[in-house]
Amino acid sequence: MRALIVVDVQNDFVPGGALAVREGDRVVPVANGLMGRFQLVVATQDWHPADHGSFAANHLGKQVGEVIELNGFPQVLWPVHCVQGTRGAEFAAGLAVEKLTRVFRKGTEAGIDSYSGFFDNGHRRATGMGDWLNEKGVRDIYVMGLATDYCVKFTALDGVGLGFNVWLVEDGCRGVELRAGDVGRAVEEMRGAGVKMIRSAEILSAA
Ligand code: VGL
Ligand code: ZN
Repeated sequence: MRALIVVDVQNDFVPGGALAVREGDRVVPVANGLMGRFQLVVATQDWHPADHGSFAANHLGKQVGEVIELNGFPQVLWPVHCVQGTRGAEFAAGLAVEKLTRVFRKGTEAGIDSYSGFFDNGHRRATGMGDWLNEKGVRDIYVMGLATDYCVKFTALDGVGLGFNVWLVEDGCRGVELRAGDVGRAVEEMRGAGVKMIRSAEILSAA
């Protein structure tokens, strides 16, 4: 069994959003096109409380992009984004949400961030996605979405760590690129960990 995992395709990560990823909206048709090819389609949703520790606005005198220590872990500071119940946290316009089998929310604890769809950044608490996929008999996961250099990367790496065969749908991802080259480095890191690269056209053309 295989599953498509659509990471954080939410209003705040597409152009016009609070933490807009360049061309982030381009992944929507890729996701929609692939959904029909998978029996199981899972989405993750960044889902922060307003007092989340990853928001620069919650740290006096700190700027977006600075790195602080948050409860013992390095934390990049971001603009306020994906606050629970706000429009920015909703799935991006046009995403075929009716085709989602399950949604896993993450980043819900103020004191720790969660880039991966499987665990928080300290690997202390699981979202339940790993157990759920295992219960469904999933062995192969196809990861796509936003952003390549953060949530997509950590989801793919944790997937490998949990023993799944992980595929990155290259054209179904876009990155933040806080520093130039971050996306390329993220792809190489994933590849080095055993993540296999695939393009959506290859999935669509397979029998
Ligand atoms: C993400 C930064 C902060 C992501 C989420 O979805 O990649 N990046 N929160
Ligand atoms: Zn976030």
